[in-house]
Amino acid sequence: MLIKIPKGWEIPERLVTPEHIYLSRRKFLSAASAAALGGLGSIFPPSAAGRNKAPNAEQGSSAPQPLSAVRNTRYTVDYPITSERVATGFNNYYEFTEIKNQVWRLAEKFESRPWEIQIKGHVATPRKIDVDDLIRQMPLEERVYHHRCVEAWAVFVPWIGFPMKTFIDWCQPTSQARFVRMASFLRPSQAEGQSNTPSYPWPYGEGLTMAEATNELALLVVGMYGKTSPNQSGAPLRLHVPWKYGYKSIKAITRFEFLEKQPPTFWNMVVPNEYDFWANVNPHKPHPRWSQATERLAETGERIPTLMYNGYEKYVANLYA
Ligand SMILES: Nc1nc2c(c(=O)[nH]1)N[C@H]1C(S)=C(S)[C@@H](COP(=O)(O)O)O[C@H]1N2
Ligand SMILES: [Mo]
Repeated sequence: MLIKIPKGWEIPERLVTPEHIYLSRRKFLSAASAAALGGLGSIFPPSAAGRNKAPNAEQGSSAPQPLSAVRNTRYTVDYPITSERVATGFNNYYEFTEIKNQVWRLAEKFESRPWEIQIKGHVATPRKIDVDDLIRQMPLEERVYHHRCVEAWAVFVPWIGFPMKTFIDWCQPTSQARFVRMASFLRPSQAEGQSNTPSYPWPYGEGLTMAEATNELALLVVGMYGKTSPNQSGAPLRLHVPWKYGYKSIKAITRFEFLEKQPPTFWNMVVPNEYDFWANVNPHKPHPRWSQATERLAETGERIPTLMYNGYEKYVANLYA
């Protein structure tokens, strides 16, 4: 496949226009469809089809199922847990759309099960496993984490998942492995953002050093709010690394590859000066488009100060000493 990486002058409008201006333009352009959804008064979707539920009720065989896990109280947050309706109604997921309050709707028909995970590269035995077979072998727990997007908005979510370290031990990487690369899916027929932006280097890919991937905070997420994840939140399996900007926390992972060299990553390929490989939350390091000194709670709009490593300094500062 020929991958076309946009040059500086070809960068799409949404990447060079401040988010609020771009979004208000889009809102204007899509006012008719937003009105049809009854969503003009709020950036969040109304309850799905008029029911007072989180916007995830229509996903057929991929619909969220009850899932419970004991909360790990070692990890606490300083703000209230974001409502399920906001955390599953305001999303970044470019495979579907760049319009955050429409992702849930465009992801409804995505088939996130059955789902195969591939493990390859420097491992004792490369293998493939069905995601539910994997989940049955992993110790599930609930962790409330602070999610911080580089666009300077934040949510606090009760994720359900298993430590990435447990999964990596299970993969049996060899001593040659220095990085783990994760890739998402390539399915433009079910993901209109992918078919509308063919010049992007799909599938979405991200990477971590082995030390980062085996840090106690790195969580592979399979559920939230007492259910399996809805499609818009990265079903059936996504990463959450809370000390890094959200773009590192790749959704809908299909592949883990253990490598000697640092892998290329999606947003870094598209706009290298805005999205570095490390992406550690840092209020003192300015970004070309968004000041990182403060962030906005997605639920209330309240502005709060941004903390070094998103408040997780004691767990991760040693990684970068
Ligand atoms: N596959 C994939 N994963 C992705 C993204 C994406 O567009 N595609 N967006 C990232 C960004 S920028 C953020 S902020 C988070 C958003 O996660 P949330 O929608 O659950 O809040 O997902 C990350 N993971
Ligand atoms: Mo993000």
